[in-house]
Amino acid sequence: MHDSTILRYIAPNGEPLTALPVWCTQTDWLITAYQQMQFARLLDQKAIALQRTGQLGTYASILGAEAIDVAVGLCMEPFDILAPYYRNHACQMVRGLPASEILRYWGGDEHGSAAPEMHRDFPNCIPIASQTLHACGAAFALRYRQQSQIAVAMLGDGATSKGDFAEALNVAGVWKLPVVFVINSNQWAISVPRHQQSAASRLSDKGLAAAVPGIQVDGNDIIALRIALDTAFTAARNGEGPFLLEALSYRLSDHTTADDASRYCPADELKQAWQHEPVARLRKLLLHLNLWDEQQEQQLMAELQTQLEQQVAAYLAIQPAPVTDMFDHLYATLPDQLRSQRDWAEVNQMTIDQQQGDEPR
Ligand SMILES: Cc1ncc(C[n+]2csc(CCOP(=O)(O)OP(=O)(O)O)c2C)c(N)n1
Ligand SMILES: [Mg+2]
Repeated sequence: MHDSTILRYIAPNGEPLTALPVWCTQTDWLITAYQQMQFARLLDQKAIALQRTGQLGTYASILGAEAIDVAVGLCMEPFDILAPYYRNHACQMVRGLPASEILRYWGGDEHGSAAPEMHRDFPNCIPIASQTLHACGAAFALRYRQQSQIAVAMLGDGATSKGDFAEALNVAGVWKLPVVFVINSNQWAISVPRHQQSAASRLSDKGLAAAVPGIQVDGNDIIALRIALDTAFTAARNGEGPFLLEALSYRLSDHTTADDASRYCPADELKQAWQHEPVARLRKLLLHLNLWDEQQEQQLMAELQTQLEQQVAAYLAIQPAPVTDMFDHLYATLPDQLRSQRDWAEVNQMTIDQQQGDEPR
């Protein structure tokens, strides 16, 4: 993390490493980013608590990646197209998706992936790296229709090993598509560490063979992220083609609530990573720049807590979907063998609900 070719503006202790862009002090962009990052962290803690008490399904924490998501969300235009993977709730919230819908999705209800606030964004992609190809398709359509928007695909470091990603880079390069790929390079793919994932020292170099320019950015540094994203998004919007951004971070959580990272993640490495985490770093910078004080901090946290409680209440008030929904929304015309299963499920709905009892919603 101390390579001088990595774009970085803020030291881990919050001090600027170089002259900062004027927008840092002359706009409230940094404070907006800080509020969004803090909200993402609060939601994260709450989601895990809900899961642990049987009120949410398996959940993928965003701890440590707040700056990446918030920067992408704030730098995108509303009608650009986001192709997210399963760890992008903070980005989705910045783009207008209510936290209640995010909880709804992780509660097992796919309607949370189809909220009107998502505009043209794709639902969360679970099959690793396939969203990078979806983004290329969307980018092609945007250009074909002569629309000025861009597509943004988010992915993990592990996802860069997939064939889909190589194919996406290739087609994006050949067709000079208005698409930007953002890697959350969090050093883990479940229990596979980064050094076993790829022998490439920089995943941002993976675009070289496809003529897709790339850059490594400190993913815990919101200023570096904005500068890199602004450059990439502007180029894509101006017809200069795709870009690959590798944001270096560290997954400070388990992979999901179904995982126990203490079984494979070295404790000293995790402890070290906490020294670099993005939320505290931005708070220290804001204090250093005299843009923030303790009273504002307390007021913000109280306001965000209230907002979160409202969102959680809205989620908990959503009626669980009937078990027949999984058949009704899968096919236009249900195949015969599934029709009999659907009929059985409908008759036995009560029994199924009782059996599920305290199961996650
Ligand atoms: C095509 C496919 N293969 C395997 C999986 C199982 N799987 C789920 S998450 C994951 C690791 C992904 O790691 P990374 O891309 O680094 O993202 P991170 O979870 O670290 O953010 C794998 C292999 C999957 N979802 N899809
Ligand atoms: Mg990863």
